[in-house]
Amino acid sequence: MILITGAGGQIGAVLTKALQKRYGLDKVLPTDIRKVAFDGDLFELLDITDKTRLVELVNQYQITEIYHLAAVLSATGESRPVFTWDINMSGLLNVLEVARHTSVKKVFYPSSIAVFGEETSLELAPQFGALIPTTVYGISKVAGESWCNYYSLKYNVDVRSLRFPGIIGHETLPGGGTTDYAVEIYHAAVQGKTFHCYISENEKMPMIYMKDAIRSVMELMEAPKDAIKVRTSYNLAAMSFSPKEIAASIQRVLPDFKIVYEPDFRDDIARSWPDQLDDAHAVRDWGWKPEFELEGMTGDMIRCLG
Ligand code: AKB
Repeated sequence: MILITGAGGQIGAVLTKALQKRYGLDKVLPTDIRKVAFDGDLFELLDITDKTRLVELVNQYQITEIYHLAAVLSATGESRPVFTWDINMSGLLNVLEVARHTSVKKVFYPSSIAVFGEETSLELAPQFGALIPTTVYGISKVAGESWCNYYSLKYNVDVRSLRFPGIIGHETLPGGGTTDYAVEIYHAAVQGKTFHCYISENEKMPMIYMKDAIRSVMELMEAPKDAIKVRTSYNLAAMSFSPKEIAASIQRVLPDFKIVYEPDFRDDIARSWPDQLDDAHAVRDWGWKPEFELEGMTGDMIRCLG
C-alpha cells in the first residue's frame, strides 16, 4: 500500500492518479494538509510535520511505500526561509524515520535542479559536482539528498530520488516555483492573453513534460534495488529552452500569441540554475529516456487546454 504526501500539489495530483491506475484505487492513500477529491474512497488529512499522525496512518493502512511530495518551492521559499527549511526538512526526516522503524520498504523523494549554483558547470550540470545553491529551497534539497543517502547507507532504507527540472503539465497548476512560467504561458496563450513573463527572454532552464516526469518516477521506483547506484538523487533530463524559444513554439500554433518580459527576483534564481543536466547515470542505471521535446509538448498542451 502506497502513501503520497502533498497529493493535492502539481505532481502529486497527477502521480496519485497514475499510481491508482497502475496498482488499484484501494492500494493508494493520497494525503494532503487540505482536503482534496480523488477517485475512490481513500484520502487522509496529513500535516507532514506531524510525525505521530504519519506513524498512525502508516500502521493503520500497512503502508509499504511513501512518495513524499509535500514541500515549499523555490520562489515562495525566499519570502519565508526559516519556515521553508522547517517544512522541507522536518517533513523528510519524519518520512525517513518512519521508513526506518515501520513496514515502509521504499521511499520516493523529489529533489530539484535547485541543488546547483554558479560554482557548477551551468551549461551541462554533472551528476557529481559542486552543490552550492543560492535559494533556501535548494539548500533544503541538497541537505535532503544527503539525508536520503545517509538513511540508505546506515539503515538500508530503499530511498530513491530524482533531480526534477521544471515540470510542465495541463492537468495541474504549479505554485511558488521559478519554472512555473512555462505552465502559465500555455494558459495565457489558449485564453488569448498577452503573457507577462518574469524570466528574461534568453534565460534557459531544464524542463520536462508531466507525462515523462510521471513515467520517470514509476520507472525509478520499479527498477531492481541493486540497479540504483545513486542514493543522493539522479540528474533527470528531457528538454531545455528559454522563454523566447517556448513563445516561438507557441506562436507556430497560435500566431497571434504575445509575450512581454518583466523579469523579477525569479530571474536571478533562474540564472543560478543550470541550462541542462547530464543524466548519463539515470540512462545507464535504470534506462531513462524522455519522449517529449518542446514542439511535441506544445502541441499536446495546446490541444489539452484548448
Ligand atoms: C521550482 O521552480 O521551484 C521547482 C523546481 C525546479 O524544483 N519547479
